[in-house]
Amino acid sequence: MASDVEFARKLFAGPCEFVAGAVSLEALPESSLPEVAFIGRSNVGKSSLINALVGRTKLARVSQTPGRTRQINLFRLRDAIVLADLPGYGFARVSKTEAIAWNALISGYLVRRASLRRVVLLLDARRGVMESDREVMALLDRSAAAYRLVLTKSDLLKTAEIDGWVQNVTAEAAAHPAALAGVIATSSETAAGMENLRLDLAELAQSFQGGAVAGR
Ligand SMILES: Nc1nc2c(ncn2[C@@H]2O[C@H](COP(=O)(O)OP(=O)(O)OP(=O)(O)O)[C@@H](O)[C@H]2O)c(=O)[nH]1
Ligand SMILES: [Mg+2]
Repeated sequence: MASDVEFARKLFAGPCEFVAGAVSLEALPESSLPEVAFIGRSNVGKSSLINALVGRTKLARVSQTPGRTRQINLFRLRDAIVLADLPGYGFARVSKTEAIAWNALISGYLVRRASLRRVVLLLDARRGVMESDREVMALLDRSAAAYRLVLTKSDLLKTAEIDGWVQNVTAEAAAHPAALAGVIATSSETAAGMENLRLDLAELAQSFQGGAVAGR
């Protein structure tokens, strides 16, 4: 256990490099490293969470304006794991054409990205699972990678409220075949839950090291 914690610490404290940004699946470079995609509604805090995980402030672009991340951005941590920052969904002001483009890009990525090994689905801790999240969960249940549900912005709630949402989301996740048990409540502001999520992802990275390939 101590060595896992040490591995996670080194992995996320080490160099983190921007690999590529692309608006189409075909334009993404192929990769042999395990890839973890961060997905969720616009403004839920995907880019902020990636920055907090690697202890940077400006790696992934954060914005007050929903819909800021419009392409898939890849970041590599050592030669161990790739983090993919995806554009958000569910933003009402986006045009129908843009919503269709998001769908094509993301559903193509989720189903066909060969190196995708895990999805982290972010939910605002003040709202839990919303209808657009349910649609994405149905899509994820058909993709090859298991997904972890993570609550964001826990700093905006009281502990008892967070516990309530964790229970609520855990119950909903139980009905989804590809959802992993164990919901992690996080805050990019206070770093709550960050150690837990780093450990989870480091464990995944470790299971693929030395060419070992484990199933979900
Ligand atoms: N209080 C609080 N605010 C947060 C947290 N994480 C993100 N935010 C704020 O939420 C807003 C959106 O954050 P982003 O990280 O850009 O969200 P995103 O999911 O990447 O958004 P899109 O790329 O537009 O889909 C910003 O104003 C952040 O400062 C958090 O843990 N706590
Ligand atoms: Mg973003």
